[in-house]
Amino acid sequence: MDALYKPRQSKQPIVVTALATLAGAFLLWLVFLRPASTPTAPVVTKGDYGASGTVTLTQTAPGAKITITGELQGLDPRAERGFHIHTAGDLSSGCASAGSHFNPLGQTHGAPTDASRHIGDLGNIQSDAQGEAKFTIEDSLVSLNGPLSVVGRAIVLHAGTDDLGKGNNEESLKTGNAGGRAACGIIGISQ
Ligand SMILES: [Cu+2]
Ligand SMILES: [Zn+2]
Repeated sequence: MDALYKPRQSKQPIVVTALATLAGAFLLWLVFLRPASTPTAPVVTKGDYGASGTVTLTQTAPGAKITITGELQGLDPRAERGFHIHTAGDLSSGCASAGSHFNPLGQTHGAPTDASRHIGDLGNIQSDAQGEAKFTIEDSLVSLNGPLSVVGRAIVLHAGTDDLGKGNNEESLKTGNAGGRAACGIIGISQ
């Protein structure tokens, strides 16, 4: 279960990530969807503690590579933190109710560059000394269109580092042992 906090995942002060987990905080601001011809505005989910930020998913045409950009604050400094799309756009019990990694093709967990991966596997986000992260990810599997669209699902930022399926244990092939869920938000359509 990647809802469990695993302190050994974190090189940062335990209290920070433990509080993030206990709070079940969902603090990631999301999400813009930007179809080719439509101007957009954010659909936002915001908690009241810890990490925050905005993630934007843009796909210019069905089947095109998606671009995922983000600006997050309040992460552990100089850390790699797991970043995934989870199945359920349900934050009724905080990030815990977002379910497991989006995996409609029944693959094992892996790195974004692996042949076998969950569609939702986006690897790790790197934070700087201030605990901020700015990133741009391009991906060929994640889509905003078609039967495997991620619209309505959740993005989750973890409290630990994703081992990308290389952890030599069963959980590594399910969750990457990425630890608790520090922040999350629902992928919505913006105008
Ligand atoms: Cu995850
Ligand atoms: Zn996964």
